[in-house]
Amino acid sequence: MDTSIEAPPQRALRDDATWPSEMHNYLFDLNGFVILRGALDTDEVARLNAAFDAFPTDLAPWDWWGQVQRSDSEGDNHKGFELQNIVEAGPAFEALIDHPSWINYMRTWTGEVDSYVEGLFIDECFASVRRSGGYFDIHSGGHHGAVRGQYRYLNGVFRCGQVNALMALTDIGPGDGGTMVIPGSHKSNFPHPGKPTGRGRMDDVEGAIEVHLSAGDVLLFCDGIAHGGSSRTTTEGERRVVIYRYGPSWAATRHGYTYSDALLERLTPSQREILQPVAPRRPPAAD
Ligand SMILES: O=C(O)CCC(=O)C(=O)O
Repeated sequence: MDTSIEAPPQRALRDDATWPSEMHNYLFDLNGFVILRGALDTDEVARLNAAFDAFPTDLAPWDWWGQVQRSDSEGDNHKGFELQNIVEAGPAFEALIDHPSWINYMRTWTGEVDSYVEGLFIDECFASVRRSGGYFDIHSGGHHGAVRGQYRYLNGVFRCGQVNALMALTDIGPGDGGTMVIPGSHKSNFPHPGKPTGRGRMDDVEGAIEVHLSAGDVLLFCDGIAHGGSSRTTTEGERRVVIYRYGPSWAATRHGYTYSDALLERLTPSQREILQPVAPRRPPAAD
């Protein structure tokens, strides 16, 4: 009797280099993150930095700037600020929605491949500026992780709840307040070392590594990995990143931001489909 069990079918990898290679899938599964070096070219980095330079300097927390709101997720821990719904801040940010360097990675890892709800959505997008003394507490991890951020690979397909693209606009080396991750912790069955005392600084957490990036590099990570941001000790300048969080087509924006009609109208069909995968269905307007 033949008792061999067939390996689950693996969706064919595409030849096109915009799709994750077998090695990318392997490393993402193993570690919970991959780094795409030079994913943004120098012009794109320059355009985004020019947009950062033009941010208003007098926005208080919770103030609005058009459709963009200052909302610092870590309170004053950043020593800088965060601007939420940043896709509404102009063309440089719109181009990131379906950027060819990573969009097919998102489709593969969190896009509900081969299901009736195949497709993507961006449920949070923000610009983050970290200055001297700023940091981001440790959070997430596989233990008691929300389905929203879960890591899952089953029967030949990925079913991650959320995958983040963290785009470096400045070089981020030692002391610059880089993102920290605990490799493999997206699958952890035990609380991460920061948990017993709640969230806390990540700098000295055992097993955590600091991710060093050059401007233009993009870190892709499953939100279920234990992660945070190290304390910035560099006194000069600031760390600039943009973070887009991708999830499945049926997701909802995390903080209730909506995408304006003006934005949706000027996007390409491919971009619009990501911000509005399911168009609202309403009865015809009364005359
Ligand atoms: O700012 C960072 O480097 C970390 C960001 C983070 O923890 C998050 O996006 O959830």
